[in-house]
Amino acid sequence: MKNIKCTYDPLTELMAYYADGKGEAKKIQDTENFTIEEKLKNRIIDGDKIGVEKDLTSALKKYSALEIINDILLDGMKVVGELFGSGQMQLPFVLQSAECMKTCVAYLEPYMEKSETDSAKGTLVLATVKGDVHDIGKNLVDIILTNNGFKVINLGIKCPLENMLESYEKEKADAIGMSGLLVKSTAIMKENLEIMNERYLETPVILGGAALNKRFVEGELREMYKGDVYYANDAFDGLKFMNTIMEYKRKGERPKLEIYTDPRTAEMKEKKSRKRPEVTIKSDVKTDVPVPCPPFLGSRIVENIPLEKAFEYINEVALFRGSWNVYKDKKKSDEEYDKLLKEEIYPKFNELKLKAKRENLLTPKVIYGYFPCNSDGNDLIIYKRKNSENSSLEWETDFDNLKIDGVEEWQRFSFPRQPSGKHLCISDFFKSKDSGILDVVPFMIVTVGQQASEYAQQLYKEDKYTDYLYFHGLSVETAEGLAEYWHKIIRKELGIDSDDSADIKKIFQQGYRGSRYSFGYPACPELEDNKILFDLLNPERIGVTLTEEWQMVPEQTTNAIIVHHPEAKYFFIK
Ligand code: B1M
Repeated sequence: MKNIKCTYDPLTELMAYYADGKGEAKKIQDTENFTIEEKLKNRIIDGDKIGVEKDLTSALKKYSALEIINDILLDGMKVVGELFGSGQMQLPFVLQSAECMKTCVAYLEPYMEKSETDSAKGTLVLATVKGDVHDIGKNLVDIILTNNGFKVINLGIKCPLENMLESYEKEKADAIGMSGLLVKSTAIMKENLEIMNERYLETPVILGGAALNKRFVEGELREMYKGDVYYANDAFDGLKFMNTIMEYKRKGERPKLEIYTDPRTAEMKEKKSRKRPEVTIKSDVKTDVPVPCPPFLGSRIVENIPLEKAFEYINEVALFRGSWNVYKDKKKSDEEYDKLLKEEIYPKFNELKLKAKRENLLTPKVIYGYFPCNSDGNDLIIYKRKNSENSSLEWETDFDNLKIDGVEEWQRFSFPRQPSGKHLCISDFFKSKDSGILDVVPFMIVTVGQQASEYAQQLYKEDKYTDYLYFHGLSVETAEGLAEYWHKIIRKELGIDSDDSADIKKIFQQGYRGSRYSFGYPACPELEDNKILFDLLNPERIGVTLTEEWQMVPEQTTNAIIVHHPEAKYFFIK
């Protein structure tokens, strides 16, 4: 391979550019006097694919297609990775670079021999584990690896280990990447590695996802798994580990990986092995709060909800920072960040909202209901009408006219109690069964529909990476916005909305009476409770179903138990 010299170092230039405080989100360089190598590398860094074919054609006069990819374009992607790693380039712009890379490779492919097009740096079989519906994290890993010269066999979501192993064999792959956002998925990953141990498989494995951490993967799992296992905090970590795996494979050696020991490991192991103590001390939550009267009992379906209503309740911090990964880094001044929001992010946000509305890409639907209930220690009993056929449907009786002897136990949730501090437990916020007074509990499931997942998939398949990130983020935060909006409706219907803050930002910080707890979150961590909720509401009627690991399909769906008690706020069970 030729040693291509680039006199212009875009990384240094870009760093200098941002360091002098004038930086914008992304600056397309004036490349007129650049060499062809510099021009192409720079296009990758800038994510500037318009007219790139012209530059590629001139480069082809000097280099083979494979040389252009390996020595110029991938060099550009390396800079992108470094800029991302040092916090100087944000995810949407990284994806623009990857899109440009994809366009270049597609243009160059016809100039390559079959053996050359197959000559990836290495192959990864990638999937979200069994029962888990989370797609985006894994897809970002796919995008980054593919556009850095690796071959990725993306097996999608809810993937059983057998499929991964089969594909690993068939493709003669170099590693397996498992992704998953749920706590439950971390257990599935462990189970997968145990099965691989039993079969004497020593395949290198990379694990990633929100519920994982270095201590668990590179401590506990690394100690247990006979092959090599790595923890990837983000997509670029995935790339780094694939490079390591291939480097050792080429040398015919195995890396000497250390078992990560967190100083707290022993203590945590000890804690884990202890059974959660039976906490008998109850909280001192007030028990004399009057019970609000619900407008109906049983459940109702609401469709044709104006999309604007859900948009109104989108938490922009969660959308921009959380989903789109756009944030104010240390190098940016407040003015620069505001400029980025004003010139790039808000226009994108507004354009996408219009598009979603115009093309019916998001269709908000809600199923919600009010049910009589009582607490019984840590449990919450949900009642049904005595001798009723189907208490999921709207009841004929009013709450006012309902007597305790007219109902019988139907479902029961068991919530954990804080072992220390205030000793809180969700059931404390409801009248106890010994009080002789019926309480009321609302539940809801909201979704923006299957079309949202399908459109996101379409963008991904068309290699429109940045649009994919933006749309997926908008769709999930609209689901969350819809949940916030419907919680407001429920407070209104219960007549407890007088404490609502007029400031939407405060609403996002629970500036209202009561609380909205989602199953799987800290105060009610059991995702299995989704099953009970499904029995109560029957959300199949709005197209929402449950996976075998208790996740909801479509992905852009969320649920909650609503508590009206004024002392109910978010809390953790330590
Ligand atoms: Co919810 N959610 N959510 N949620 N949600 C989590 C996952 C949770 C951890 C929050 C929490 O408790 N703090 C929690 C799960 C906890 C648990 O397991 N018990 C949770 C829960 C409980 C739920 C619901 C069950 C709540 C409910 O309604 N009862 C519900 C389930 C939805 C369903 O069943 N369909 C739900 C709903 C939702 C929304 C719809 C509102 C929304 C969208 C969900 C979605 O994306 N599909 C949402 C969101 C936004 C989140 C958080 C806040 C963010 C998730 C996300 O999109 N991250 C999340 C908490 C968190 O992560 N901090 C949370 C961005 C994404 C790009 O990152 O997938 O991690 P990620 O991928 C990264 C890295 O992890 C890494 O690289 C990627 C790119 O850098 N990586 C790899 C990932 N895989 C890799 C593989 C590799 C290498 C690197 O191998 C090579």
